[in-house]
Amino acid sequence: MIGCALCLFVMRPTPRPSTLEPTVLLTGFDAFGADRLAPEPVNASWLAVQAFNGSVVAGHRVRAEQLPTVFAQASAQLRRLLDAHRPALVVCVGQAGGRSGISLERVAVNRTVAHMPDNAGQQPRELAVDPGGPAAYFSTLPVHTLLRALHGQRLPAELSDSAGAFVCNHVFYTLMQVLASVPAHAGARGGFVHVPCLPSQGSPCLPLSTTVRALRVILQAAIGAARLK
Ligand code: PCA
Repeated sequence: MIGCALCLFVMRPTPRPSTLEPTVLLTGFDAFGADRLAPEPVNASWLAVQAFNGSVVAGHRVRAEQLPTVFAQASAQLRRLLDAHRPALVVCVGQAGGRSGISLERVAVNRTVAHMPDNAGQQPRELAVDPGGPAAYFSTLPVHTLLRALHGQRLPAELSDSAGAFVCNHVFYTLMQVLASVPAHAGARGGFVHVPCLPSQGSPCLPLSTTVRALRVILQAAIGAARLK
């Protein structure tokens, strides 16, 4: 009898953290590449997502977390965050130098070709993110709805079919794989957004306040679309 009770206790899944509102997990990265060597290292994605930490958007509590720009560590940390917070919505955000608008990434590919070392000095080339995984995963964010919402607010945005093959794509692939395959996350939606650099980092760029406004529009439209489903 005692053995059975113990068994039930041990087999119980980790309970969802008890908060009043469902959770949105929003991640950004630390500074990488040349930005890391600047007097004030900066990553636009982290500055933008940080602005939301603890706030409530469309009835959801936002949890903003920083991921390291390191292949293995970033994905491992994302897995831990998903497990700990069981978010209803996950938007991972990264900085894309050379882009002038918000990029709604459509697809994560099972391929890594680092054009520079990550923050741990690793530069994997022609490796799979997961050798046993499918070739690609699509975002489960309603990207067309998000694009319309952004354009409706006159915010510069586009759909993108490449999140690159560096750490952002690696994290995006891991996110979509976990959401697709781990039963605890059934029903959760997620995807990846690239944001431009800040004016202090050079051109092309977008002011921080514009990027923050765009992320708010994305969260509101994604939550709104999920409610309509
Ligand atoms: N951008 C990089 C990694 C971290 C970031 O913010 C990328 O696009 O892969």
